[in-house]
Amino acid sequence: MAIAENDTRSQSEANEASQPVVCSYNEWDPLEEVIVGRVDGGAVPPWHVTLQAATPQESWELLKLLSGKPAPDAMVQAAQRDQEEFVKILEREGVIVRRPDPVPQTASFRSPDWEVESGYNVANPRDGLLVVGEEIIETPMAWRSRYFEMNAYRSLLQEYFKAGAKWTAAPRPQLADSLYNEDWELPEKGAPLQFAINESECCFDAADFTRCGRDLFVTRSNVTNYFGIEWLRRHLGDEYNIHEIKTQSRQPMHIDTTFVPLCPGRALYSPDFLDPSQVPEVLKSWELLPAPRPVSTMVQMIDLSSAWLSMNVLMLDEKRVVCEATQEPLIEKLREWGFEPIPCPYTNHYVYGGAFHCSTLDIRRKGSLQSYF
Ligand code: ABU
Repeated sequence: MAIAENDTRSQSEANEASQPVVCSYNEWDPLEEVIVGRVDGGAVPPWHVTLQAATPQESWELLKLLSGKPAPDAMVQAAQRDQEEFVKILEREGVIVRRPDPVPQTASFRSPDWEVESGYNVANPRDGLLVVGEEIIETPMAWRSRYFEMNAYRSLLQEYFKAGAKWTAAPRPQLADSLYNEDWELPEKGAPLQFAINESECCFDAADFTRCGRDLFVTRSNVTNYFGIEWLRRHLGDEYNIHEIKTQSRQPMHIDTTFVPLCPGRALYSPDFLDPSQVPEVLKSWELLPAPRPVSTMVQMIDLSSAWLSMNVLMLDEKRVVCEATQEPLIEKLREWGFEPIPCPYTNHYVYGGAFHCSTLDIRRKGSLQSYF
């Protein structure tokens, strides 16, 4: 129910007043409205153990050197070109695209307990906001540099709230020194995982969850702990089940390079990060499709993510899937499997730590709450 007569309502909601403005239960119902992040105003993330634990070892020295510096202009412009093409594709496919406010992330800031050289960027709305049905949840992110990131989404969140959405913020973590395992080291291949955060505070990134109607899947990672998973489980209540998927990534941060649901009954997985015989029991009835090995794409000096960003695709419905234009083996496989790939150049965006799934937040998909298991 709207709270004021002159509320700004989003375009499509005005057209179709009976449809809730925020409504998305899974990763594949027809996409109607989406937030795409922004790459301008970003900073190289300040060096921290949570950054080290999630980024390729080859990038560590440069990340330390550039820690907290504004993102170089050439990098921003190249990423902007990719993003413009992505937005054009989404609009051509009939999706309403919304953008966060251009709030620079380059200033240093502090809490009573700590200080950071800068923020990060507002390129990846998938991390700080989780949409489950008609509710939009601000997540308790573990990176100190992301503490105020949601300010860039404030006007959108208020707009959605005024138009009827349920808006929640998970408990704000203190991000005290005691949360972090400063002695984190990259585990040997096959050795048990180590995490950069412990269980002392409630933390999660939305991108560690993926939604399949009444069932959500999650990875414990360097930014998501069991405390955070339990908070979400209790918050969502009995209507939803949360299942843990154990990633074998040695530097886990976000489920969407390990396990990516494509449509009812089918999901893509990274053969490096997931052993299909180890998935939760409910997934035994699903077809798990191994993503082909990524085509090497490093175009910038720094890399913030694993090569499996190749499978960080965005479903526009059960068939249409936006994927990175250079990932030809994946595009070919998706066609073979009966999907309709829409290639889009996006390698210049990778340096912002995400591809199509990370850099979007689906606000509304046409569908209802269902069980697929
Ligand atoms: N933000 C997604 C990156 C995940 C990865 O590096 O595998």
